[in-house]
Amino acid sequence: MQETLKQLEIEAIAKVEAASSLKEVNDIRVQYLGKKGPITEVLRGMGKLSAEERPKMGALANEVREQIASAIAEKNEQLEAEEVKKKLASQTIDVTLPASPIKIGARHPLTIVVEDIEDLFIGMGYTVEEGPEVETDYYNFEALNLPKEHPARDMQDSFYITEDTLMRTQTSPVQARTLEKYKGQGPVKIICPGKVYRRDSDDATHSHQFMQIEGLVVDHNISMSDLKGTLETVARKMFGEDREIRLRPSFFPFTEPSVEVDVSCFKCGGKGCSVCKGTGWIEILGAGMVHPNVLRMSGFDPETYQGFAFGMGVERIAMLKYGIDDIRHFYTNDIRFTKQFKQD
Ligand code: 2NM
Repeated sequence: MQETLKQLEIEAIAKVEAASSLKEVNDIRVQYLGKKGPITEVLRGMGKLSAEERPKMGALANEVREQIASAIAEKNEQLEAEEVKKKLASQTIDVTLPASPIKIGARHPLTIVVEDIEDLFIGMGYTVEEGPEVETDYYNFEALNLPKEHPARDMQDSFYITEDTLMRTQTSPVQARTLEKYKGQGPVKIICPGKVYRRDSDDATHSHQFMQIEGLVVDHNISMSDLKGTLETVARKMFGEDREIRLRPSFFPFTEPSVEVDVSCFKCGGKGCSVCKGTGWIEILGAGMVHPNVLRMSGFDPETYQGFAFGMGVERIAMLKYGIDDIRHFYTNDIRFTKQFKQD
């Protein structure tokens, strides 16, 4: 019996050592140490032994069982460690591999133009103001010297929300609101970029929604020459250092006098070409001296304060600058379009 037990121990331990998987080890455990295994069998047969031999054999059987169990535990530990190692090796990330490219969008050309113009004015001490796109009749028209009977207030020309709210038709209501905030105390130096809305049929040069940037300066002793000097600086920064500007008389309800501003053609330098339609000049904005009524309504005394204001269409500037032939390109969200413009 002693021999059998020793033999079993040697045999089981050899099998455990040769095992190559946790399952195999478990099978060996069941085979040798399980209820139906040979050691249990030996212990069961102990009844036949003498009282003298029984404890000796019992101790030996337990020792054999422990030897096998400890060999199994050791093997399990070794196999588990190997498994973890294998898993780690298979999951190793090679950080030197090239990354897969990430597709990113592009800055919209209107954003580029607006931000460039903002930078230019911020550099001259202006602040950027914003306001609501759904505007009251008062700020959109009344405060800008457009009386009730003015044709621009026609339902046909604007998107009305209610009887006295509408989608703003210009960004000047932001300027009226800002003037009110200053409570009659200058100086005011602001630009207002934003979306505006007009009831128009869309085509290559018209859009019912477009962007404007308007500027306003109110202070003591502001004159038309301040306006001209400012716009000349802006035109040169936007279209090139050798540009000239010229002012032509015009009319806006909110300015008096009012002017239309042309810049000498950046393509032909003034000789006449297709960009300037042979005239040598390109119209880029409208401007004028703020009407006394506008100043008065927003709390400024026109006897002591004067102001100049100007407005430009961002799409028009972008189309000229980049040679874009259809305003609808700005709104069709084709990334092949937006990717064509400088992104820095
Ligand atoms: C333009 C042309 C001329 C303008 C006037 C004002 C305000 F609010 F100060 F009266 N803001 N913008 C203005 C003047 C806008 O756009 C073509």
